[in-house]
Amino acid sequence: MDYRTAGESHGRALTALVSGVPAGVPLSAVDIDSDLDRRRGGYGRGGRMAIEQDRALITSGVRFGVTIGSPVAITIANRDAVNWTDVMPIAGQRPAEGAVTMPRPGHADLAGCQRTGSQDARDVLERASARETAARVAAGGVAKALLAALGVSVFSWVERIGDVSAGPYAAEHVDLDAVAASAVRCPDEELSHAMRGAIDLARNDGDTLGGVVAVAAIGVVPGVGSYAERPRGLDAQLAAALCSIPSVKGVEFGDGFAAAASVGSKVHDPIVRGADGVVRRGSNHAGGLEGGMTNGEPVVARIAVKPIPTLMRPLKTIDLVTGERVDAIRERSDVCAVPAAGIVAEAEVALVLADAYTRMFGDTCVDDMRAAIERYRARTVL
Ligand code: EPS
Repeated sequence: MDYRTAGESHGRALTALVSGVPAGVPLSAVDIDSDLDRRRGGYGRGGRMAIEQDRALITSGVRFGVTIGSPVAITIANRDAVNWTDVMPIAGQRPAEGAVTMPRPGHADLAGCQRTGSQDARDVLERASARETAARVAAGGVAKALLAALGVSVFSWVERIGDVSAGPYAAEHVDLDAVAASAVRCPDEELSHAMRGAIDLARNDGDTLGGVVAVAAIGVVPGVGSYAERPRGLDAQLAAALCSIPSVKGVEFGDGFAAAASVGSKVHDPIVRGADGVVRRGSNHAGGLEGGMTNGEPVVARIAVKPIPTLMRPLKTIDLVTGERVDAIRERSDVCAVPAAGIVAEAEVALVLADAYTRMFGDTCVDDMRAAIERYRARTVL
């Protein structure tokens, strides 16, 4: 399974195209819309999110609510596009005025213009905008639907915003109702309140905030990934996918960087037999990943999300055209998009897992995959 997206932030629409989707997966726009709503929400978002509604229009690959084995295409309209017709026309002459020439430190503006030769950072920033992640969440919805049919669920929560930190929580103990009830998607009510306070302070200072998101998958069989071809290792694939989310500057699995400061006897997870006779681990420091493969425990990753680069009190920059020292462009933006990053991380993890599952158990139809998984589970019981 693979996906592509297209679309500019203030263009007419975003498009997601998911290929390699097995037949027989129950899929409705409503399921995708609920993830789109979760991504659009979260305390710290800006004015744009009040304009958008983000509804998935499935245009291919599904009949009578079930995938038919053809590529699934999904479109999400940009409601704000009607306000940008002068700036984002597909045809016509580029006007002499109106170019964005003050690249923001931390954004794709400058390197993107250097790369493409453009002197208008809008050519770059429209695509580099995190708006694109709505299309990824739609693609991720297809992957989640397949995984749900195979007994795998993917979820996320927030463990840090700015200097307010919570957890770390073990995946199986996270209260998902509390996460859903929190405006910042943190399971702790009191710390959620403190995180909102930190966002308010940053907003009042014309500043922005980053944070840490945890993402987990449960119900995954052991052995998914590869020890033999390490670029196909699930950790390598997940790290690449999570790093592709705008603003992500770090990824760790399980204890991650903390494990580097510990000792082997405290970091590795003893292999034990549970009361039900099933072989499992006594702990999950590895984040469910060993040797490039899943080990049957929850897969747990954390991502470091940097603060948004669009600042209302901008940093200094150099004008692309005049070469003068100026303030970076100030555009309407979010103060903090860490809660939204969690939903995007769920989509990325789901897409990687769905791809790995189809490699391992086939990609023709979901019933054959289920049968293959049952056979595999029976074989892997010790
Ligand atoms: C973004 C700037 C803001 C954000 C946007 C990402 O949009 P606008 O320029 O229209 O105010 O709201 O995020 C989204 C639109 C979204 O759907 O997540 C940026 O420059 O990256």
